[in-house]
Amino acid sequence: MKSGLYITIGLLISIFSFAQKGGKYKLWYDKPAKQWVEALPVGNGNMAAMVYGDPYQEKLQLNEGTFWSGGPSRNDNPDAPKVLDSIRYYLFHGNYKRAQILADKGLTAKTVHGSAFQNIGDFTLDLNNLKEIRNYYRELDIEKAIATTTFTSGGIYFKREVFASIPDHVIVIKLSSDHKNALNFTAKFNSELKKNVKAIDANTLQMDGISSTLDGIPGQVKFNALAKFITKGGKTQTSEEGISVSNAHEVMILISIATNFTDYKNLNTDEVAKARKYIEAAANKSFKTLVQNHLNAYQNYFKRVDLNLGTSEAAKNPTDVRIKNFATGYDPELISLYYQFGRYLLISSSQPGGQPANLQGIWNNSNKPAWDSKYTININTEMNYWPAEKTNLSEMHEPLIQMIKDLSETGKETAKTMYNSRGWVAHHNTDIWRITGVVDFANAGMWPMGGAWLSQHLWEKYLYSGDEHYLRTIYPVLKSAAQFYEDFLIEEPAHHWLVASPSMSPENIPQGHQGSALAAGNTMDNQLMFDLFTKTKKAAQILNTDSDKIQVWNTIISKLPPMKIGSYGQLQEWMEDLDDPKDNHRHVSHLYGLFPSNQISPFTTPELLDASRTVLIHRGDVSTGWSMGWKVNLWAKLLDGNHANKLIKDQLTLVEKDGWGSKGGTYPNLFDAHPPFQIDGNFGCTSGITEMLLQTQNGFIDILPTLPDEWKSGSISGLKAYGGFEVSVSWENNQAKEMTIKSGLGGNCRIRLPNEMKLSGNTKLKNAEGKNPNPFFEIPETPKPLISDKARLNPVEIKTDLIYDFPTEAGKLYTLKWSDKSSERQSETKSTYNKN
Ligand code: FUC
Repeated sequence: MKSGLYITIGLLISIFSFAQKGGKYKLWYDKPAKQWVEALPVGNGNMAAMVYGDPYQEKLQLNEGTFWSGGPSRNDNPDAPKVLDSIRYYLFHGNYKRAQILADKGLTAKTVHGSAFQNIGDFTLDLNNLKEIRNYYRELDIEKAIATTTFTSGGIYFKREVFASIPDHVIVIKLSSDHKNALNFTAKFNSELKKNVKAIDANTLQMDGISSTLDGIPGQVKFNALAKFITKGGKTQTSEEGISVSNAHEVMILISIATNFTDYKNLNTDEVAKARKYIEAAANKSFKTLVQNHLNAYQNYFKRVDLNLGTSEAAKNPTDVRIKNFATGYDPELISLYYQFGRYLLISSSQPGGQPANLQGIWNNSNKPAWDSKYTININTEMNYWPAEKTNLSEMHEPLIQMIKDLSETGKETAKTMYNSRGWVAHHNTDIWRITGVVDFANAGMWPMGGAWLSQHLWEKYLYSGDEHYLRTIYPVLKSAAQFYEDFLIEEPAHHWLVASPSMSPENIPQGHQGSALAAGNTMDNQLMFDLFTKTKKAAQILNTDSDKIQVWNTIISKLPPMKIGSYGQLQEWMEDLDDPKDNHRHVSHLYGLFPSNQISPFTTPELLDASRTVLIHRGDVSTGWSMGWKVNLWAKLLDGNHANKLIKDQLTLVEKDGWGSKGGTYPNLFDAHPPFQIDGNFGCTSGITEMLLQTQNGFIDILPTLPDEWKSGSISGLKAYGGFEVSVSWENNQAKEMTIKSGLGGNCRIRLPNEMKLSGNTKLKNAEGKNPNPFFEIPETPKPLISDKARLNPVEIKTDLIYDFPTEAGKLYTLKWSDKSSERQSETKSTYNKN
């Protein structure tokens, strides 16, 4: 980038034109990207690019979702049976350090700690003969999923458009200008890995290469990348360097990348044939057709949800400036942009048939990315999928469901080899080869609950769709996950509770634990066990199968440790009261029971809710990106929308520089900063904003449960709730005005309203009484918590007088409107809602 050529007069002209640019769902900038976290992401779930928008040297940094280091591999430690009993003994007798040392020897993987998601390389266009640049502008329109760069040079207007097409399997670049013969450039491929680049015909450039060796496993993933040039006017010329285009009027470049990856066991796909097939099919289509196909596919997902929180003058600024000013100014539209950007990222990184979004989704410019850009399943991978169902992107959940199915195969061997258990187990990490052993070191890796947490997604998906055929396909995976713990859980000596051991409360080390994170019977583990066994049981009952298992599962559920409230009034993180009120660790694992689970709720467990609030106050707000994203959800579940809104502000704090750092926030391109970039924070916050507007887990659909004072007026449409309901609602002056509920499956619709509303038509709202007859809203009752004598609690009473029922028919739309309480109240009596 020759920045010196951007002369002041150009900037003045451009400021004038910027004012008309931008828009509700656009990220836009007045400068090209200098660093990766300023470049703009596009992706189709298989291929992805980061677009820099530099006039002189355009760069697309490329990824392909299956391009990982190594090859099919496992990492079970065969010494596990020799050390397991001793580790358990040490943990029950207070020798945590020895347990950890022994776990590092006998449980942690010997050499294989997981592969790395790798970077294909760069595709660049050198345009060295451009003159000074004026009127520079670049944007990512997330309503269209198209990145556009425009500028003038020497009086000529230039435009570049880039998108990644889901249906046509190619990245499309179009270069155009308003003068004939104005396009001159040389295109190149480059990669830091071993590669070959050559022109395979007059219009096609090819790069092929192979992934890296890691942990002693030779790189075996081969890629083939093609760029095909379709020009109007001018000519192309091949050279050692690449392909040069001269004097063209318009150029369309198609990029196709394929690998030899078939599935986690097989690398037998012909990557050359695959890459060619897609590029040749796309080359027969016009740009117009490719754009139309792309928009049809993308917008079918994106347009299902729309969020309006109002706008302000601040929206006229470039996106990086808006992030910088966010905490001090009023810019509600940045929240709706950030919200939808999360949905954009999920559509672009997670498509049926592809890999699930990893720590960086599908965007990574390094061959040794942070944490290998793998799947960390003690929070991060699950968080990626929190928005999937509720923001009406159910199809995007599919790659995760497939990964869980794969893990249920690989994890069986780990369960048997390491723990002599049936069923399947996964620890805190996995990769494209679906490893299920213990990685890194015991203090992070020795967490055998990955299968239990991931399995919640299998069940959750069913609650939204009610699809019994789907339930039948995932039931064996659920049952096998439960089976592992039937064998793995052991009785602890003090109370004879059944506990997971060894385990930990992810990745936190309690005081008095001799620097060892290893512990038994941790709160999160118990909550996960409760969920896994109650949901597996429910699934068996729905499918009318395994009736002989019900008693076994009921017995396990009855022997799980209850949640405990410790001496500070906090929800205890561990079995003993070891919490430190000054601990601000990023993980808040014991609050899993509040969110994403529903074992703690304002309506059924007010003491536990209060104890959860105390935990969040102790932990503080500012933390890594994903931790703040989680806390938006948690404060929403505590029904404190103002605090959730404060967390959104913390998360939308500008982090200007790429790389490692201590404070989480948001990069100029709206990527979440752990730091470094980690995509879970984006997804977590999108989920959290949804939870502020609609909750579905407390036995009813909670409409606008906790609007922050600042969000005075607005609307959200197309959110999904359990039981196949689809909800849209608008509000004014913090009062719900109008709402539509589409019933997907029929059945009772139970809603909690923020203010009185009236149902249009003949059906009347009835005060809700007793248990919700709609089975998708059932909440299993958790055991009574144990409360320390020293704990002081201040449970807050929550309004339950506006909870109503009305019957619905599948496919019908129901409209509710604000009603004046005095004249239109449906019933004189107060609702007597209780969950039973
Ligand atoms: C877990 C977290 C870290 C990071 C890593 C990828 O280990 O504790 O903060 O997100 O995953």
